[in-house]
Amino acid sequence: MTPSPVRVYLGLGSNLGERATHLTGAVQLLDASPGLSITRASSIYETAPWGDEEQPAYLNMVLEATAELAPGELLALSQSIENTMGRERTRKWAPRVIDIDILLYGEHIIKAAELQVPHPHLSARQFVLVPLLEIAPDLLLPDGARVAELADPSSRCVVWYAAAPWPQRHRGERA
Ligand code: A4P
Ligand code: MG
Repeated sequence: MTPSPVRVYLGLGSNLGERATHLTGAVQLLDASPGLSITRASSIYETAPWGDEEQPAYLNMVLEATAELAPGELLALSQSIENTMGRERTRKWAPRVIDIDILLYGEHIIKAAELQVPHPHLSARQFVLVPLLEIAPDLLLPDGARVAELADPSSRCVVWYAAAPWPQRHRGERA
């Protein structure tokens, strides 16, 4: 049975190689996947590494999408695209060509070993909150916190940004 459409938010990050090419490639692969339609994409932000600071700067962005996939199916899809794009898993928070995190799955709270939603540390990561603020300024997290109150657009974490290299658009509004 196909799940009812759910609004989801995905966080993308890359800090190895042609970082912007990896992000845009992931956007295309996600949007081309059955059961997933991207509805909004943030700009791309260059951000200082969080957690393990001895690694190259990241490019980060956030996507809004409509998913007709169960949470486990969305995780499997994200991981298969990471693998297709050459992601190597060495250690936690290691540099990576592409990371696709499930930030939010509707208003669901999931606490399984292999999937935690909202994504852990979401509320503390300006490299996620600032792009999220750009595409969903009124968004409430499942605990009631407002993204607009958590995000700090002047955060020193965000050191550069460029407009997304594709038109902002919504499904159903295409010419
Ligand atoms: N997993 C659990 N919940 C989720 C979720 N909501 N979305 C599990 C995706 N995966 C989830 O992830 C490890 C396991 O987390 C997966 O097998 C999945 O079952 P991983 O991608 O293999 O490893 P990881 O990314 O190194 O670990 P983790 O804990 O996901 O790290 P994060 O949270 O992704 O952080 N600094 C900046 N500036 N920008 C970044 O993008 N990213 C990280 C990685 C650290 N510092 C960063 C950035
Ligand atoms: Mg990850």
